[in-house]
Amino acid sequence: MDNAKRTRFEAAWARVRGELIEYFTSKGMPTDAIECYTKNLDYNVPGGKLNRGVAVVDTVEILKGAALDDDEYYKAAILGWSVELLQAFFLVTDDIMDTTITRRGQPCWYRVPGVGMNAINDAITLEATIYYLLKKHFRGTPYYVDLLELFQETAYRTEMGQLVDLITAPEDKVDLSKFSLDKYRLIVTYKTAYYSFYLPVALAMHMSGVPTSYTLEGKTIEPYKVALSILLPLGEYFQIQDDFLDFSAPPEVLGKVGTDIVNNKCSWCVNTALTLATPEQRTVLDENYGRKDAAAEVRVKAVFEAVGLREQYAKYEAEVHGRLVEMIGAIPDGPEHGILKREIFTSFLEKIYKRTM
Ligand code: DMA
Ligand code: MG
Ligand code: MG
Ligand code: MG
Repeated sequence: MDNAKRTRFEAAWARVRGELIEYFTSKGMPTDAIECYTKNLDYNVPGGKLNRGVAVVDTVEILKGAALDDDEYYKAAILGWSVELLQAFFLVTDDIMDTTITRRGQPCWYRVPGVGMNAINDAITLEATIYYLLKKHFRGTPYYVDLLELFQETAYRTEMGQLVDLITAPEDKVDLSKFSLDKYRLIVTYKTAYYSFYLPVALAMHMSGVPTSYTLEGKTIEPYKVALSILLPLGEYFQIQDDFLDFSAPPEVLGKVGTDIVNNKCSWCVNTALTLATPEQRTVLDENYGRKDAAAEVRVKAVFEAVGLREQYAKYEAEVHGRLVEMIGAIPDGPEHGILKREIFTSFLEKIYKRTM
């Protein structure tokens, strides 16, 4: 993402942050509570890659077909920062459940001295903040209910995905025969794809007045369904990257230390390795995967290397990129204002293609 784009989006955060702290203060909260809330916001919301939030602004601009004025930009950015708030809410809880140590190059929030399990309430507060912003800025728009439903339904789906992710990775019972690529696809579609990919684009579509259906050259087009049909596979690709990087990326680049192997996660890596392993390699995986033991993790990683996981991943990435480009090329690209455009999806795809962090 270019710097100017990031800077403009971050400038909108400074304004949103000010509004949030002002509201919190206006409720008569004591000074130490205001300090904790401010720290929660500053630590958890702005420091990520911002792909999800910026995608809202980008999509609104693509749908308009012209640059946004300051008011339009700020409105779109509020929705973008609301997606980042949702993401912050999920990450704070995810790191507790995944017993992760670092995130974005710093200790996970629950590990910060003085925070601990108060992080649970902090996470819930981050989510509540979204609905405050939506009411304040969108209560009077015809698409207010669409925004509310979208956030609520998307969060619910993510929570369903997190549940399946967690129960497929029991701490005390490693059984690799329970994993499969079908199970994997279900988990990642729910835990990642809806909130990371469909949500930002669908929010922008609502804000831009895209209708649920329209007619193009005599054919009925349902643009939200078309968007979903591209964005869910795109989200699956993104989570496969996340899983591969959990295994392969240097922590100082990734900003987090991978925990999927010791946590017995049904990840793309183990699923792919299982399809390639010799009986001997399979035994090593059965005996070492999901163990809270650094030496066991090293043995699993050695099998991942031996089966050629890096080459498999490179092959997958080239193949999925081609497939997504083809799918995007097949969608109806209407010339009218406010109607679906291919660039929405290509811009999102190019943001993540070959990412290393
Ligand atoms: C990501 O799962 C899903 C959510 C809802 C945060 P993950 O545990 O693989 O994410 P990360 O690798 O960032 O901890
Ligand atoms: Mg995690
Ligand atoms: Mg997780
Ligand atoms: Mg991960």
